[in-house]
Amino acid sequence: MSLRLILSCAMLAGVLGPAQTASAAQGPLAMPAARIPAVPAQAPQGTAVAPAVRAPAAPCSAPYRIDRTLPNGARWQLCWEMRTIEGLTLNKVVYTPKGNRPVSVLRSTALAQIHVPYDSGTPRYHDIGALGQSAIPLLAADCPGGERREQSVCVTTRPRGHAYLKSGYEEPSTSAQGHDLVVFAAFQVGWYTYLVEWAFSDDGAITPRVGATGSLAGSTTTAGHGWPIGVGSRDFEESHSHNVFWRLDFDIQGKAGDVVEQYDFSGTRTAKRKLKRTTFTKEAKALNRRTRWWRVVDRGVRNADGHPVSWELNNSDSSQYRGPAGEAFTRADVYVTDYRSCERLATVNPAPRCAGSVDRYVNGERLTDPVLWVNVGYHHVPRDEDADPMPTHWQGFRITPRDVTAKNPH
Ligand SMILES: [Cu+2]
Repeated sequence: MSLRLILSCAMLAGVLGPAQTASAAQGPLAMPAARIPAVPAQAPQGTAVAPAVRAPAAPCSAPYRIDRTLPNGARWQLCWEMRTIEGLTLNKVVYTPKGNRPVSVLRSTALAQIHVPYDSGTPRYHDIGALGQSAIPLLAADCPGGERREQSVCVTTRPRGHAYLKSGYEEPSTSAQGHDLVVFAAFQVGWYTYLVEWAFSDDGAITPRVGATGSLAGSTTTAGHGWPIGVGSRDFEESHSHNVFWRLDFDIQGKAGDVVEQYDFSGTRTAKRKLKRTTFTKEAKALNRRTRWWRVVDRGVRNADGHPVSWELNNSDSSQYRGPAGEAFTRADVYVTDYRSCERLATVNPAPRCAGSVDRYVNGERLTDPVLWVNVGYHHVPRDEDADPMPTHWQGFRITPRDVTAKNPH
């Protein structure tokens, strides 16, 4: 065991206290960490193109305020907080495309669960319940080119490759390099270290993702449920899924007028393809399809072409884990619910007067202020390279602007 893990154990034990550490112990190799066993558990008016509005008063104090103008002129403003239950939480996210007016995007977003069922059937962890208490103090090297806030949050800027490259016929080619504002924190949960990151791109895209690193849990199983790790074929490290849930409370220029639409394109083995739009008027569970995507649109907010401003959600990189009957929350890839403050986690929800899991938040209510829950699975089959430290494996999704500006605002 590395020194760092011993320190992490001590740190977590200190934070959680003896009662919780004792109940969380999962066997000789499990750490007394924050893992939870499986139990059924107004923005300013105006638009991106409207007459000038005064910049809103700063909604949070300096250490928690992020205001970054990227090299192409795009600006992101948001607030962060370290919540005890959800960990890193981002609030009041506002995007200003170069040369345009600010438009608010998200009222709040955070992780809503990391469900980790092992392939033999047990254990089945719910890793989020007290994530904020597991935040790891970051070293300067952990936050390259950036600034650390309150020790555990990194705010930095990162290149993202070509924003565009266009060859000219009679003129020289033009190209530009893009950048992301990146906000992240790291959390120690059992043997795993989770990197929880949001990238805000200079083209208006938002990429939430989770990286799992640290160490494998060390749980061994039979050949049918794992992969041989170490010399020979004696120890089979158990395969498992990381089913990560995010909660996204969209508020495009305030909560009024936000509508969720699902897009499909019919026409398999035919020359034609046809667009089909489904508007969700009530709370809904949705499944991934190859060409399916969703958007949150506010018809009261228009770009200079008169098109309603929206953000598009793509969730095409999920392994789509489907668990047994007792885990109905794994049976959909996107949930759309009406805002309710006590609906915070996708499973093991801590509020007693609220349902316990996201599948039960969907109960036929009319959508007036939609909240999206995105479920992205990754099936982790261990390999020799995972020992030790385990290379980061990433999973996430992307939200891209659709008709926020009338053309590329570069
Ligand atoms: Cu894993």
